[in-house]
Amino acid sequence: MKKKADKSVSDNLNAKNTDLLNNTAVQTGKEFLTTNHGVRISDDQNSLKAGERGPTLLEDFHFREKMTHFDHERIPERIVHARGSAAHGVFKVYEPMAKYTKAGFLNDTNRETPVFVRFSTVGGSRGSTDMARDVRGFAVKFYTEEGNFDLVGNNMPVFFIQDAMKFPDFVHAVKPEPNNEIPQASSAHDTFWDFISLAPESAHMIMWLMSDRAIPRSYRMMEGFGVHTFRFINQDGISSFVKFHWKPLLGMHSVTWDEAQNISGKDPDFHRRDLWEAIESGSFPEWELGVQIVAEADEHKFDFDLLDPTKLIPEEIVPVVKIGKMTLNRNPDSFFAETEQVAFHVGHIVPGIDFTNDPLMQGRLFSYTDTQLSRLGGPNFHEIPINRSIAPVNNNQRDGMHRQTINTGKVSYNPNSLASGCPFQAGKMDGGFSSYAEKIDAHKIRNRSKSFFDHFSQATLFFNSQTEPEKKHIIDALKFELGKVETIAIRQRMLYILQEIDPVLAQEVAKGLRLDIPKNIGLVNQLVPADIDPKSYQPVYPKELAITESPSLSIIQNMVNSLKTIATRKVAIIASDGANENSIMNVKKDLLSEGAVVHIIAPTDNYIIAENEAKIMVDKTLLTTASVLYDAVYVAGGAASIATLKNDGDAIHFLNEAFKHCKPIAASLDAKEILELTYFANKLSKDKGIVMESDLTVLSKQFIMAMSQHRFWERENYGKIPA
Ligand code: HDE
Repeated sequence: MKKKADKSVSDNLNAKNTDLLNNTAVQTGKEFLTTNHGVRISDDQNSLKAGERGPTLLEDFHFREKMTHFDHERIPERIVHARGSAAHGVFKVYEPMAKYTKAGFLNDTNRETPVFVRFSTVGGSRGSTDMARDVRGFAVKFYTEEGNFDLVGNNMPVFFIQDAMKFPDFVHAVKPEPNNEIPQASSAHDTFWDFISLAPESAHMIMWLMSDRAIPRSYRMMEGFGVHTFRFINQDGISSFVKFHWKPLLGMHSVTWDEAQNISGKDPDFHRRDLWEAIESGSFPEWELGVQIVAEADEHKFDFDLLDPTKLIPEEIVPVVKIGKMTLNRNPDSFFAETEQVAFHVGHIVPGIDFTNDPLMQGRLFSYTDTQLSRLGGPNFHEIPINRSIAPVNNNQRDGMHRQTINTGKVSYNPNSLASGCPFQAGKMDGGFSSYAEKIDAHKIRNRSKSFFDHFSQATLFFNSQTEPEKKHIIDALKFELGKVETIAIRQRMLYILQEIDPVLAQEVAKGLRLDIPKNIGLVNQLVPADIDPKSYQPVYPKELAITESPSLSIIQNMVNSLKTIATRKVAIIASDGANENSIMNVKKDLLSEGAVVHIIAPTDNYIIAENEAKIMVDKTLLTTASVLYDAVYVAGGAASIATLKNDGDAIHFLNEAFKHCKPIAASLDAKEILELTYFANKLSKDKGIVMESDLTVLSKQFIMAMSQHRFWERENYGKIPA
């Protein structure tokens, strides 16, 4: 990971203020205000009036132009994934992948392919919180030399539904209810669970949505998945099936649900800010691109159908091979021009990659262009700078709303002789795209394959693969979500579905809801056609390879193998006037050298005066920030500072909350008195996540070790913790 010099928030602010004071920004030669047509404006403060106290004149072209433009500043937000943030970066492949694909960007190890990546939530509006319990979009546009390839994925490897026909229904159900537009960015309401309880194909995805994967700590710390099975096509036209994965180099982390809800109030831009600040400070987020490749001949060797988007291929059966790395290294200059106007499309593929018949993917191939027509106002959205291919674009498409290209000549058709036949169709040797010639000989039907009807095995696999704290989080999430559902029959139907996934899971949720699990729910079963036995799909995959647990599905089990780094984790150092300077600065230095981000937080702003009279700059106050915005907290020593903090309810609350959310807490030994005022005072010597030391070098070492473990989930068993 590349690093610029570490800068605190106060350093950044000071630099900006100096720039403004020196007035450097306006010495650029672009200082005159003009209309959109280049006329210099002499007065931008007043509209043109008939006399000092008279009415505004229609003639005021400057006013009308300015106001008309303003009136049209918003474009329709995305119908789903409206809330998002993006960044530029590069992708480089490790080894040529020629055996499987002829895609240029996956073969040339010297090529740095530019990318633009947009992360998003799904359900909320453009201004909604980043911390909703939701799927995260993970859309990557590769600007390859052979044209744009968009990998429009999510941070979960499966989806709610199997057929695109159901997407409008699903989205109507999860969005705020249409009569009162409540609730914003939340699935915890009747219409969502009504639909889910009647659509058992969603069972697997619901397990993911109720898990900690749905409340990531950062976009930089989540996995990404292409979801559908794609095809790789090599130079000889041989096809292999492929699933795409993104593996974050920082490992996976999530927050607690209580924390997520708090962050939604304290900083609804939490993920957006996190991504922006990491890139600004030079801590560039990185992911490895992984692939699971399945030979064409092995298509039917699994106990599920590769075309079913509610199924994943367990990594323990087909390993994920890491084939390249993506680094995000530049923030956009304009949120609107880039993040808002970027148009992704599953159908943007390049030679070497192709589609499968996954019925969800097939439907997406229609939807993404269609939606841009109204969102971006016409068929020329590919000309918007962020959407332009770096490969030359030549065709006979012309005109339309917002056309920017000025085509020359009179020929806009093919075949032609007047332009010497240009532009020509590209043959195979010229890199022309040709679709994989899959053999299809079938009846036209409206139905699903029998192989799509086992809705529960992988939901069970997911639940079984979680550690105890993660299982508890899923149970709690279901109790929360269903607890918000007002219609009792919906809650009951869900209990019935949960029972199919795991009886203990269903019982625990039922206990929380104080409901009995119903024995039989007619409506659900009607969705599985009477002549279909869900268990009838006979895989040819060797039985001994069938698995009941897949550790790669658990965030905690993944951590065991991931990098033990604290790079970019945010640490709060709490101190006040009279603090011991070494106790702040030595620990800060040690944390910074591990790549952590450190904020000094005090009861008052700007600076504190240490016990040796040194002036120490403050980044945030106990009023302007909160423990939920940090990964760990350290209380500095110094008698006067300790005396002040002991009487500061916000400081004690900060610690209580950090403890409740299972975060590492450290204190200089003399600051123990403050920790003794918290409700976890009786845990100080027993809790593995609490470090108290007088030797600051030892303290830093132990604190860094504790932080590398992320959270101390055993605290959740201590009973209800106030905060
Ligand atoms: Fe999307 N989806 N989707 N989706 N999707 C959109 O396209 C759609 C699906 C995903 O940052 C829309 O430009 C249908 C799966 C992402 O701009 C729309 C179906 C996956 C983004 C659309 C799906 C995704 C979108 C809304 C079922 C994961 C945000 C605005 C057949 C593999 C991209 C837009 C960005 C956005 C349709 C299902 C991922 C309406 C019809 C499965 C990451 O076209």
